[in-house]
Amino acid sequence: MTPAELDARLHFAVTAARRAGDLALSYARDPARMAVESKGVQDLVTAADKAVEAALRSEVATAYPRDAMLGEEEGITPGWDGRAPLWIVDPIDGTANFARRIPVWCVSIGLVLDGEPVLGVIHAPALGETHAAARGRGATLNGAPIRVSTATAPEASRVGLGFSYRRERQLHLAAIDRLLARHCEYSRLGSGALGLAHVADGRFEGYFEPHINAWDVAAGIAIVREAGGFTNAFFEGEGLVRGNPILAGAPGVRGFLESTLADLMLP
Ligand code: LIP
Repeated sequence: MTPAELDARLHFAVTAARRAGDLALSYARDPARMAVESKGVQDLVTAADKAVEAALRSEVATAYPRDAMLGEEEGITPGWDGRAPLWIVDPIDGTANFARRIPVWCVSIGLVLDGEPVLGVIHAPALGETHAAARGRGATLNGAPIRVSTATAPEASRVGLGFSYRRERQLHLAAIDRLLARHCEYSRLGSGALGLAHVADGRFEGYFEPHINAWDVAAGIAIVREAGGFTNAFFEGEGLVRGNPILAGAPGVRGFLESTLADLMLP
């Protein structure tokens, strides 16, 4: 993919994310349309999730018919050859917040090529924030360049944590205890994508979750890396289809994060 083709896809993704955000907001403003279903323990899906993903699939199919898509609600394009560009989409990340009218949610659109994220857009319409990045183009928040935190000390850091019942709760509790033991603050936003966006913009020094899905992190991994941060090799093994642990952060605290949390990243 040429730089010009990547730039065009980034512009497409930002525009599509904003349209998707407007569609999601239309549901949020009309509780009668907000049908909520349970997919598992504390794992929800709303009518908005489904409508937004369907709209994004249609836009990608029209603009880039040779590309494929993996979405949280409808899965992966049948017959994907593993080589065509793959859009990885979470139509609403932070669904539990969205369903409770808590404004901490976003539309997350990533693009993977040759097994690695090359583009990401995380659009949080209720917060008025759009994080975006493409390989070699840097990362931005609402169009302004962003960089990860320069912090080096745990006691001057804050780490985002995510939790689901896909892994034992003891891993989450251990992460909290170990961070607090080093006087490091933590936050749990309920959106892994926004947690990674905050690593990229310097509000968090790290993000950790014992298990998360590709659609939650594809965009955020691209944005963190372009903002000067590190991430684990999330897409190695079966990360694309079964998810993996995620650890991302600023370089100054990488040693602290990996020595404190790496043994909680069970396969
Ligand atoms: C959410 C993730 C979050 C995780 C939640 C949930 P969803 O995604 O972004 O990191 O902790 O359990 O999986 O379901 O809101 O799209």
